[in-house]
Amino acid sequence: MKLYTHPLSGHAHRATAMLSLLNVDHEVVVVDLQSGAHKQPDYLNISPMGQVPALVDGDVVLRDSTSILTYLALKHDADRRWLPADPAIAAQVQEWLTTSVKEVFEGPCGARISKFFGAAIDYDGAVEKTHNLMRIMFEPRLAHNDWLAGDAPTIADVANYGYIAAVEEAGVSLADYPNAREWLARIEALDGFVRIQSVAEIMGSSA
Ligand SMILES: N[C@@H](CCC(=O)N[C@@H](CS)C(=O)NCC(=O)O)C(=O)O
Repeated sequence: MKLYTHPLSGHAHRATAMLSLLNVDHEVVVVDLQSGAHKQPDYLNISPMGQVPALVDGDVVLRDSTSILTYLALKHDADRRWLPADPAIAAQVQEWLTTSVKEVFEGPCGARISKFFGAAIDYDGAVEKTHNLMRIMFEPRLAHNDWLAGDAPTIADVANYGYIAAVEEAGVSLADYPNAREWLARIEALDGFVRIQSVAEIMGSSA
């Protein structure tokens, strides 16, 4: 299986972390976003919107980070720990996957790509959305639960981790969210987990 990725992508980090947690053999293909390789015909055949991550496993071609999490969990975790079969927990997982692609994308991810990559996004608006998200969704859930869905780690935790773990570098303090900070540390302590790298680590002090 091949993972098409880029080290600066929090979306791609989801796939990288899951492959590592499940110890799945794979080849890494870094797509050169800076030179526009993601918009070239070869790559558009894999990901029509020209985005990372993408996963190719034989005839299976996936162009979305949360679909990659679902695929890996169903294919490589026979015990269904990462995507439980229990209807209520599976539905909770889906709720948090949706949170990762909507509110986390608009809040923490928006702050990161506005600050570091010049995206045409209102930075202050993204910061405000991040605080609302932490205050309304994450802190209450994590006050009485160690994990986002059910009582064990799932793909919901993996999907939501990256952009929140990286948000302080983007200028949004998590000081007021102790439950979320403890949750981030619990995820980072999971056997096989790889934490998200900071922009400064990847790009050097010019970031
Ligand atoms: N729905 C996609 C979104 C992925 C995404 O936005 N990837 C960004 C990098 S973090 C990208 O490739 N952007 C380049 C572009 O859209 O042109 C997913 O969840 O995988």
